[in-house]
Amino acid sequence: MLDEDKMNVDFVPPSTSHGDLDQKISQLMQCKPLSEQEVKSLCEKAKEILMEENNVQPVKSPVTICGDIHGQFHDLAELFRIGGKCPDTNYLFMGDYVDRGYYSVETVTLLVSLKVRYPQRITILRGNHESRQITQVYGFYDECLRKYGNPNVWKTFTDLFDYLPLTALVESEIFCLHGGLSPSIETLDNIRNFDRVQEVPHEGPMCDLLWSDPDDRCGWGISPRGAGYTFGQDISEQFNHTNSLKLIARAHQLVMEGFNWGHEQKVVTIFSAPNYCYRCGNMASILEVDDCKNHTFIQFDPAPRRGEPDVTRRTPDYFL
Ligand SMILES: [Mn+2]
Repeated sequence: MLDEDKMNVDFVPPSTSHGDLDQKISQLMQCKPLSEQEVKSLCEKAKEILMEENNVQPVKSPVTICGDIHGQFHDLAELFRIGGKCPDTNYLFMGDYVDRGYYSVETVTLLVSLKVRYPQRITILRGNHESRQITQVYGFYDECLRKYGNPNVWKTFTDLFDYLPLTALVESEIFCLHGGLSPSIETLDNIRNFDRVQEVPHEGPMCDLLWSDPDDRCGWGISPRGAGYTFGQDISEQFNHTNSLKLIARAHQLVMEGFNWGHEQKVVTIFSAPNYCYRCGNMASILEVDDCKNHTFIQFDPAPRRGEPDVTRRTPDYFL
C-alpha cells in the first residue's frame, strides 16, 4: 500500500467500495433474498448499466453461454460450481430467469447483482418470461407476494426487464438470443434499430426474438406457442449467411441432454435448468467458448438437495 493511502483517512480502496454489494452477493449465494429497499436500489443501478447496452450486445470470448434457469436457484449455484464463479468465468445468460421454479426472487436478484458488480463479465438477455404478463401466470408474481407481502419487488424487477438487451453477438460470429428468428428481421442492423424499452409485445419482431423456435420443416411456420414463429433450416442458413454468422445459440426449449444441435449445426439450443420443474429428468448444459473460439458443452445434473436420494447424481467432470 502506498504511504499516502495509509495517511489519508478518507481514502477508500477499490476493494471495499464494492464491499456492500459483495456482502449482498454472498447473502444471495446462500439463497437469502434482499430487502425490498435493497432490491429497489439494486435495480436502479442495474437500469443505468442496461440502458447503455445494445439490442445486439457485443460480447468477447472467452464466455460461457447459458440457457433457461427458471427460478431453480440451487441448480444455478451448481452451474457456477461447474462453470466457475463470476467474474473468474465470463457469462452470457439467454433469459428465462424467473417462473416455474421456487426461487425466482433469489435467482434474478443474484444475476442482477452480478451484472451490477461485474458489468463487463456478465451479460443477461431478456427471455419471454421476463415480462409482466407471463410472470403473473407462471409464478414470479405470486412468489414476490409470498416473500415480500406486496407486489413492489415484482414491479421493480418487471420494470427493469424492459431494459434487458434482446440479443448478443459473441466475437461477431455466434448470435445469441432467447427464442429465435423473425420474418420481419433480415439483418442484425434491423434489430439494432428498434426501441426495446417496453413490455414484450404480443407480435412483431421483438416478440419473435423471444418466442420463436427452430423446426425441421422449411420456411416459416405458425408456432404452437401462440407467439413467435417456427423457422426452418433454410431460414437459419440465409440469416447466418446474410449476417456472416457461424452459429445461432438460443434457449427456450427443454432438451433432454441440455443441448441440441439443429439445422446442420447452424443452430444450437442450450437449456440450463436440470430436471426442469423438478420432474422432467433432463440434463442441463452450458456452452464454453474459449479464447480460440473452441466450443465445449458441459452437462450437469441437479444440485443434490437435502433429504433427497442421490440416485441420479453424475460427477461434474462430464465433458463433451
Ligand atoms: Mn422461454
